[in-house]
Amino acid sequence: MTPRPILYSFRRCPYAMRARLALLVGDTGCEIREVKLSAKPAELVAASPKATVPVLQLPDGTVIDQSLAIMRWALGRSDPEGWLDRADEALVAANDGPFKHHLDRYKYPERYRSDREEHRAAGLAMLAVLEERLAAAPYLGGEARGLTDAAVFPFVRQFAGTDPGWFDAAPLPHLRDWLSRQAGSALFQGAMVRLAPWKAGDPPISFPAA
Ligand SMILES: N[C@@H](CCC(=O)N[C@@H](CS)C(=O)NCC(=O)O)C(=O)O
Repeated sequence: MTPRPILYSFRRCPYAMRARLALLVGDTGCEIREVKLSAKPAELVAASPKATVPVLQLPDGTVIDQSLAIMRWALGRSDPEGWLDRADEALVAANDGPFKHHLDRYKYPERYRSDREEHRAAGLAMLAVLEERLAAAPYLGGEARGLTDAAVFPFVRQFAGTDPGWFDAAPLPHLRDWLSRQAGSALFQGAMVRLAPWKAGDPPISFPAA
């Protein structure tokens, strides 16, 4: 078999989700290795000493260890839905920077010793910007899903899941609809495969599933 890229991934990690979505939409085949973050395999640390997931190791040894770079690499090879045409850098940067900051402090107030309501309010203010966009078009980049949707959605999903009752009552009807369309999509279901943590010597597992 031709050598394939190796993707170190963690099912519940939003950064790994966005990478898997981009690999899947273009049907870019790789070998997937599920990582348990509390017991990272030595092979992952050797490939990328910072050892965050996702990491994509190409057959020529190149290592791509940032989720957005993996998305762009995958879509640069195969982008049947034209996701790269709908990539809003500013929106993704706002998601990865301030929104993620507030999300963590809303979700884990004990860990961060933070005021969860203050961070929930700050997150809500940022989601209001998305709501405004989604009132005008079904996706963040217009009529069809694109890189922005796939990059941002896993984080909004976490925010929504932190207190679903509160989220359901928030003034975000278009965002809720967008979220449920994405979460219910065949693409997302395909990206959420359940795998046991990988260890050296395991038979390779194909992603997308063969
Ligand atoms: N900037 C990185 C962030 C990746 C990241 O922080 N992933 C988390 C899991 S969601 C991680 O691997 N954390 C390392 C750890 O928990 O040890 C990216 O975009 O890929």
